[in-house]
Amino acid sequence: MSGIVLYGLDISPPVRSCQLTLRALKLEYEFKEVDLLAGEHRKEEFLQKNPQHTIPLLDDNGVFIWDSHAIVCYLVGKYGSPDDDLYPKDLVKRAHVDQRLYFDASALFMALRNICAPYFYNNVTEISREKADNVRDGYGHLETFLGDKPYITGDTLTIADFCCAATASSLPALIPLEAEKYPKVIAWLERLQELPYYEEANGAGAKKYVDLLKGQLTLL
Ligand SMILES: N[C@@H](CCC(=O)N[C@@H](CS)C(=O)NCC(=O)O)C(=O)O
Repeated sequence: MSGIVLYGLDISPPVRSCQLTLRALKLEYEFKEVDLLAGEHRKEEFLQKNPQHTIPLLDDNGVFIWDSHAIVCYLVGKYGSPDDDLYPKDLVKRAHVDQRLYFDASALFMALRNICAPYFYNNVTEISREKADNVRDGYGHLETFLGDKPYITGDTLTIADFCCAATASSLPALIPLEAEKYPKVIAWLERLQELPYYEEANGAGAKKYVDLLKGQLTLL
């Protein structure tokens, strides 16, 4: 065994971006479920590994790393081939990938988390106009980033595609991804679905997330 353990839940978008990266790198790993609703992430045993109590958490032979964006960069750096395009070494290309990673971390995923955390933890079922607009802004930015290119930073698949797509494929659970407004985002997600590992690493979990929230939330 590789000695790599990923802690998480498959409905969680950032967990799925790590699964996409692990699978793209053909790495074997053990998946350990963390039941957030049962509060497992706030138990001492988990807090010792990740005091921020978030999933995903990576344990690479005793090295603990959290935040999906840090995890995916680490994985490609450690296990990718030297000329791996998934996280390019060229400074400008890498800066573009980093920008999309920070966009996911600070805007796109936060738009999702700000709606679904109040629902899961406090049963808040209403989505304010402001929160809905944050999701639509996110879709709009993705549409612009894509331009006429197949991937989110251009012509090659990178970890930025994994992070943004894990979130974007889950957001329709909250706000529709309208075909007339965001055709490039839809085509990009369909393109990623063709990856041989996509369904297992992201597709099934995203569907579970969408099904879980179907009919539960109301737009104000
Ligand atoms: N920026 C973090 C976000 C992780 C995150 O918010 N994960 C959620 C599940 S999707 C979580 O662990 N929530 C529990 C908590 O924050 O206590 C990442 O990309 O890993």
